[in-house]
Amino acid sequence: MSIQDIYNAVLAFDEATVKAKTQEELDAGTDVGSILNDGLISPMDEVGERFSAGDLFVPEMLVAAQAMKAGLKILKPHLAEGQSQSKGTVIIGTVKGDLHDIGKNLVSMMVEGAGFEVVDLGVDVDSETFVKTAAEKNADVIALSALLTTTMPSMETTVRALKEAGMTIKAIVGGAPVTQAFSDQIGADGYSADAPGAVKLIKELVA
Ligand code: B1M
Repeated sequence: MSIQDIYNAVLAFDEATVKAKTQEELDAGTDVGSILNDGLISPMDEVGERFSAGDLFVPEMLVAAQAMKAGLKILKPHLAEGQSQSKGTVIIGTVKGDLHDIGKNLVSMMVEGAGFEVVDLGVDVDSETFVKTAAEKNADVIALSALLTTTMPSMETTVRALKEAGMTIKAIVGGAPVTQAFSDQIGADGYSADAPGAVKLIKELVA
């Protein structure tokens, strides 16, 4: 039994084994962060590389993603810190034109686990919906996710729309192609490369 078995099962699109091995590692007391990063997130990088090389296609990316999500579901309760009083409200979503949601869901889970109320708008979310929901919920932070270089401009549109609406809510950005330089360029309030970093950033912004 090892984390490598989970990694291999994601690459083999074997959802049942991902679930069983994730549970086995949890039961054995393996660090949750290691199961997440080395067992579930790392193989998705390999999936991406194989896709880029033309060795694997969209349907396979999708089933790998489903296998990974099955493992994430088992980890979810263990990612939570279990606080009861909300520390603030965070609106999260994948920006317009983009359907990738695994990383966004992970950020969502960890932010929720850190004690914030999270309103997850899903994928393909336009700037109007972000602005409207932020106003309705009197939110503290909006977290925008993008996985495609072609949808990164939607982040800028949303940050601009918030400013035009006169809202002082903090907007933060993340996702594989996003960088700190891009965040600075579009006038966002912060960038994080991963889910734990997003939690840290949100805590700092809300403090
Ligand atoms: Co797509 N896809 N995909 N895909 N896909 C990528 C992103 C790609 C890099 C693959 C590649 O070519 N190597 C490439 C993008 C190239 C680019 O623009 N730079 C790509 C492409 C091209 C496409 C399509 C265009 C393919 C096609 O149809 N020809 C298409 C686009 C559809 C659309 O969105 N309109 C497409 C479709 C799909 C699937 C539907 C098949 C599936 C998504 C399933 C789903 O999400 N439900 C899919 C997948 C699975 C991938 C890869 C393989 C894996 C993404 C993933 O889930 N990673 C991906 C390759 C890769 O990234 N290595 C690829 C695991 C996840 C945990 O990581 O999402 O990066 P990530 O999240 C991290 C951080 O980025 C960060 O925290 C997370 C965890 O720590 N983070 C945030 C994310 N959001 C954050 C928000 C924050 C903070 C941090 O807020 C502040």
